[in-house]
Amino acid sequence: MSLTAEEKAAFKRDGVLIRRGLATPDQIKRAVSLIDQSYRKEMAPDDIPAYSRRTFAPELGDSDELLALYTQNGAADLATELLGNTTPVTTAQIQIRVPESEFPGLQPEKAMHVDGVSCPHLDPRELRTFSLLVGVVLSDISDPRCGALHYLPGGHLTMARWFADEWSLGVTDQVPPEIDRERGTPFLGQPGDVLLMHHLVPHTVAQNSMPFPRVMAYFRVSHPDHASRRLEAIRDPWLDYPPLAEIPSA
Ligand SMILES: O=C(O)CCC(=O)C(=O)O
Ligand SMILES: [Fe+2]
Repeated sequence: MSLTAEEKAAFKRDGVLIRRGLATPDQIKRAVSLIDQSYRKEMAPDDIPAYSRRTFAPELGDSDELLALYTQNGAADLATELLGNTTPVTTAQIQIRVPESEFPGLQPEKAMHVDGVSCPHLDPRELRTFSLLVGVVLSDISDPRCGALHYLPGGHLTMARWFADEWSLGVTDQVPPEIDRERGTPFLGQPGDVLLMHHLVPHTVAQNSMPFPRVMAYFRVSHPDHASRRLEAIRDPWLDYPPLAEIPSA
């Protein structure tokens, strides 16, 4: 289960690590069934824009079935191997890309961003950062047109340099122009696949042009010292990752 030297070196280079089939079929079934019910019964089309900014099915965020996707299958152990120590994760975020054909215009493409910095809907001076994003695939994402997450491998290093050298608190640009122009690599997968992504890796999602919802559960994991040194941590990409300090990049 533990990370190989190659995986650690690749994570330093790309900011991303993918473990296929980490969540068990039973865990996926329980989570998907709850999310499905909520999507069908609780969600009004008017909710979609706000849910897309925060979470779908907010009533499920702290449920055992959702949290198990992170705590009960080794994902939390991998996060701890990368960060050395972590604060407990108490909520899941559910992100659904709804079929554009069914809900036209309600879910535009998201601009390239890193979470929690210069959010368009928040005070630009407020940082809501963390150390590591863990994403669990809950629907078939074999076609990038279904609203797959697109990420920029290696972008964590560019972002850290930009935050250190050019950006300052209160700036409303989410990323530098050369990153804004990028399309990124689609994260494709099957239910149970898990993505571990450095918090500074820029990413985007497009509209879902397939006829079924694209469903991901996300967990935001922090090194225990992150909250007291957010600015330093976005300028030094390895501050929150003591076990990786001495690992050479691949
Ligand atoms: O829908 C996704 O996969 C990710 C959305 C996103 O980037 C976010 O909510 O910050
Ligand atoms: Fe994001």
